[in-house]
Amino acid sequence: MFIHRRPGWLLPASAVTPEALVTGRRKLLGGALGAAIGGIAGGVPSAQAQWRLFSGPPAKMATLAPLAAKSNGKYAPGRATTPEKAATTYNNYYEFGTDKDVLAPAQALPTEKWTIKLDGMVKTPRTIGYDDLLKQVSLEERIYRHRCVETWAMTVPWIGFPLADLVKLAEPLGSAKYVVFTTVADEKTMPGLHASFYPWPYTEGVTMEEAMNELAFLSVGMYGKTLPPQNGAPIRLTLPWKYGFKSAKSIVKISFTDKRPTTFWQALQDEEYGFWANVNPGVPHPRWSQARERLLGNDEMVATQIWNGYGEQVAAMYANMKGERLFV
Ligand SMILES: Nc1nc2c(c(=O)[nH]1)N[C@H]1C(S)=C(S)[C@@H](COP(=O)(O)O)O[C@H]1N2
Ligand SMILES: [Mo]
Repeated sequence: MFIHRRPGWLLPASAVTPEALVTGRRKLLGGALGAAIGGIAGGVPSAQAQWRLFSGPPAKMATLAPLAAKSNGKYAPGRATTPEKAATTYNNYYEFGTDKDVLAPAQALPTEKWTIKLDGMVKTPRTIGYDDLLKQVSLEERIYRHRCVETWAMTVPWIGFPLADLVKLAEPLGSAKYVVFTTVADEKTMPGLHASFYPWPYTEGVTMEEAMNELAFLSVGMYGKTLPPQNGAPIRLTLPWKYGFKSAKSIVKISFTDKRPTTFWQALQDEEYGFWANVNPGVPHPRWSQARERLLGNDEMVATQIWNGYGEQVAAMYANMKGERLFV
């Protein structure tokens, strides 16, 4: 049933298509699903449609625990916090579907007894339990701006700890140059994984220098609670100066390597979603402008800032990188 090459029109319908296109595509997929049910080969049901076919509705919403952490006021966002409802109901999580309404299917994500594998170029490869990890870090709240490559944006009070603290715990070898993050790939609960033209599992990567940057953050909560599954429970990356797709969700593996990884979106469409993906209003996406962004909650349009406004913390890392495609 599933097409094994990437149909051009479906491509980064991705974390990346402007609303109108997505809506049009959904209509197309509805037709394809109808054809699929009728036994006519060639349709690609959207992941939502697959979810309806295979899983049924979620029994109940995942339980979120209250999470208290001191607020780090250093990174004042300069704009209003996005209403929690908006940030937790309009999501990109392709493993659960390509539309924004992944909330229902994502509730099935099993987050109990979560572990994270630390491997590759580290002193001792090992697997660490989520609870054990949380005992070894101190949580803080940071309000960060988030800019999706599709041009929507939000401002979220995340709770978590610096990625640098995790790197220190992992004890990487001096020869490690990149850190690679892998999202859980659970075929039982993630209908999107059946769309085999996507290069699952979802992986992302940063340089060691980026990983050690003060802004790089691992989030385990938002809005004073543990993360909802649709936002990447129980632990996700938060890299506020890069387009949102760099911030991988529901991480089960963190690997250290000396080779630049090919990430999920690069493997799918490198010309549109490169390795660096730093926010820059002056460098358009091949199919749309990046000059402005729409704020979730009130749909206000505001100007996008280079490095998403975090140049003071990150610009120096890229000062000598001539010839690198830093912004797409
Ligand atoms: N595993 C995984 N991580 C992911 C994605 C995804 O589809 N799968 N989408 C990315 C994109 S494109 C964005 S904009 C953010 C969205 O995070 P949010 O849903 O919490 O707003 O998650 C990123 N992390
Ligand atoms: Mo995104």
